[in-house]
Amino acid sequence: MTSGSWEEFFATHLPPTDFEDNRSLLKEFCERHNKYGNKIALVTSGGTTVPLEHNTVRLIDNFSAGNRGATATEYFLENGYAVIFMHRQKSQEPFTRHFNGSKLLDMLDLQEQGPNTTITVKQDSVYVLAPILARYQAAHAAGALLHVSFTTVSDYFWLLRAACECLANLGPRALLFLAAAVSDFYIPKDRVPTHKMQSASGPPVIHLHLVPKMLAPLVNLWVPEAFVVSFKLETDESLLVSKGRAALEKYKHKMVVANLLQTRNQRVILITPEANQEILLTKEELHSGVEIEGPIVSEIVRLHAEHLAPR
Ligand code: PAZ
Repeated sequence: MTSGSWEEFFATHLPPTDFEDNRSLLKEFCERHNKYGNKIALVTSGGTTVPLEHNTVRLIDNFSAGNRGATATEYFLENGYAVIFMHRQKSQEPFTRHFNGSKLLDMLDLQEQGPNTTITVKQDSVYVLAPILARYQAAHAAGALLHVSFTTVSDYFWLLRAACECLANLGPRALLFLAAAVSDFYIPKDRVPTHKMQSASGPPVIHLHLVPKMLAPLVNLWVPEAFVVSFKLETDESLLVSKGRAALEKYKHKMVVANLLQTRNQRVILITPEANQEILLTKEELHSGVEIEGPIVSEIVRLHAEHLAPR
């Protein structure tokens, strides 16, 4: 497997079609919050795709549903941050994540009276819906939440770099929470066929290349003053902490949140230069709806405040 440089990646992959629109939104959002001295968290969320055809019928994808990023976004907002929620299209989103499937419809009552038909929230659902709606409306009224979306791994990198370019002006008030599950492999653009691969041509042989490690230019060049938190996902416990710490030592950012695929909603290890701190929810907490993103975000916010405090 071969890997090119990040410069080569940008030189050989065009930005997504909605790139300029998103760049304007990011610029306006960052300038507005920078003017008021606010803190901004960039939360990346969900998986990236690797298309096997330009007119994409088939693609390589991954498991990520975007729960981590969508949930953490709500906690950053609660902690007074403005949030850029950079997410995979159609993955979980803050606030609406509470109403997946038929949950919202089950909360409603319909009174059919022809032109005077009304829909009301069932009395026992009001206490569920009202606080979420209030937080959603407050975030939007304050202009504190910006959504931008990506699909492919290339779209993701273009958007990430553009967001960093805008965030750089905030210096240490920018916080990056890089929870997206970004593909480690891709097919260079010039090797991707234009049209749907035909089975009559026989089984395809797909040669994947390694995606360049964007954390290096991100930490050193794009947002050198920001508080950067990356994530490390493993499936083998014996690799979890050593790989997380190796990433921290290599990129020299502020924290790696290490988690296992199987237990990611119950246990994480926050790896910082000083320590490994485990956050573990009990079975009871998990079943009663406690979200691990609450304590994760609290600890990150505390360390970010220390990072911002005058020495
Ligand atoms: O998106 P989700 O809630 O299903 O899962 C979250 C997660 C496991 C993708 C995230 O916690 C994470 O570890 N992201 C980084 C993955 C990696 O590239 O190592």
